[in-house]
Amino acid sequence: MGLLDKLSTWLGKGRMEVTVLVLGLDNSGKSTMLNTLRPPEQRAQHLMPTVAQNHDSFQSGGVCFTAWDVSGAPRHRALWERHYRRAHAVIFVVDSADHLRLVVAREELELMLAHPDMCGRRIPLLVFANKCDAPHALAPMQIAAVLGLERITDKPWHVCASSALSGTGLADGVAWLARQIRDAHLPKS
Ligand SMILES: Nc1nc2c(ncn2[C@@H]2O[C@H](COP(=O)(O)OP(=O)(O)OP(=O)(O)O)[C@@H](O)[C@H]2O)c(=O)[nH]1
Ligand SMILES: [Mg+2]
Repeated sequence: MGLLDKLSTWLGKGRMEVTVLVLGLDNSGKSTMLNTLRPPEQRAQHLMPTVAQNHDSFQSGGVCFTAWDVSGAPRHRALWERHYRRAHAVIFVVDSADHLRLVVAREELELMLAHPDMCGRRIPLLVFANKCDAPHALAPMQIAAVLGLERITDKPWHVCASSALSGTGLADGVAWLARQIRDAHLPKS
């Protein structure tokens, strides 16, 4: 089978199923992001803070994502690690206008990356610098600097400005994730 045949099989008939963890502090916009990724007729009108965890699904670039949306409230953060082992990718959502809690977001990100079920695994990390529509929101490069993303060497990472409310930036970020996953699993010719 030639490369093009392999590619079309891979991108066409053989759709990939991927588990993505959606993490970040409470109020960062995780559930809003997943809601906006749904078809308009399936969107919830009102969202409440997540209790424990939910799952949802969306598709991009021939990849079918099952997303675990785990609450970022302090009492629920211990749940995050239960999902690490099965994750093929992580979306970390940051409220880029919540300057005071960026340091907490960094601590939680570092704890996640250092966990034995995560450390050394080459799974893609997409950071949404969310609420880019809010006054005083930091730019993605500033978020990358505050979070120390340049120190991550065991995973491909990407930071993307987003507004989960309007959908700005979501498709670009998720397309990057889909490309990373597809490229990592493309059959070698
Ligand atoms: N301005 C603005 N507000 C947003 C954006 N995304 C989410 N919000 C608001 O932020 C609040 C929290 O959003 P959620 O999606 O519930 O946050 P979460 O990260 O799921 O929070 P937990 O479930 O508690 O972990 C809601 O009032 C949203 O409307 C955004 O991009 N811009
Ligand atoms: Mg939520």
